[in-house]
Amino acid sequence: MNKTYSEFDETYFKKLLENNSLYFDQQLKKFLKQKNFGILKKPIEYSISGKGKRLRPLLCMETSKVFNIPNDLSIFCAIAIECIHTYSLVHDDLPSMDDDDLRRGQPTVHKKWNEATAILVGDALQSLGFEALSTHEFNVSDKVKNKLIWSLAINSGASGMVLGQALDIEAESSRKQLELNEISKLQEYKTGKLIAWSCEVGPIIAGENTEPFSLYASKVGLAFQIIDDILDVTSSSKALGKKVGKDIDKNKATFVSSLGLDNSKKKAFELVSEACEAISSFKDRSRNLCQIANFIVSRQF
Ligand code: GRG
Repeated sequence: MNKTYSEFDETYFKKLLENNSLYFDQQLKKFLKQKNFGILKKPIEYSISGKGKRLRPLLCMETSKVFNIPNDLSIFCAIAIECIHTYSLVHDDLPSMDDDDLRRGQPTVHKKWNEATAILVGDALQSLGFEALSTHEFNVSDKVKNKLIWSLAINSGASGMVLGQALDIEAESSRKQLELNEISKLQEYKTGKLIAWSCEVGPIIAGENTEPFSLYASKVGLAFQIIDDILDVTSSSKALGKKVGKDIDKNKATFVSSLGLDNSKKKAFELVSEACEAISSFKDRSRNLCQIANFIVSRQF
């Protein structure tokens, strides 16, 4: 693979993320504006319009660009995944789950409003995600649409992210610490499944083979989680916009507690190289995806 494409170009990536987030936020605003959410309008907009990195939308749109699929099509998938991701964050922050006061640099929904509102916002965002995919404005064939809806249901539900969350909660209440392979399995579901879906959007819309993208996603998903564990130890609440040091407080088994900081970093960098390799046959068209993988391990927020 061309070396310049596999090395992180921070300035190039920053511009890519900025442009994409700008476009995504404009389209999300337009999408939300048409809705009749009544008293739920404010808390829904508050949760999803917060300062998220918009990484999953970026993955949807960049895997689509590999196949020359325009933004005005992939945006529906980008909105869908951000709705599902935001729902998971709002529910994860609840006292019965991870119990957090701060998310995306602002008070969590149950702190700003109350628990019932946070549950309803999560429920509403989950439905809204599927609404974004099933709207007639998303102009793809019925076959493609069904596949996207079906695979998002699988990846986000009890065979996907929800299962990962259940395993995480179970592990917290167990006295036995998880082994490294169990931590990887849990994270493959909890964090990995939504990332996997985002990376398959392009080939699914194009009717192409999803395999290289699934492999890329599995590497990127794991690297993302390892860095999340590292940042929980090394970063600040101000930089991340959420509480830090939670894993140690809860005596939770993570990649850092299992491998140590240096080996965790090494593992994350190895995974990035493998991710870039997985899509290298797309040559120049894999550049942005490789830059995203590099950002994931270089990120400070
Ligand atoms: C409640 C069903 C249910 C699932 C919750 C995603 C999740 C499952 C919990 C979040 C807990 C957590 C910190 C997971 C680690 C990885 C992760 C998903 C971090 C947040 O994603 P970012 O960094 O967030 O992309 P932004 O705010 O930038 O979108």
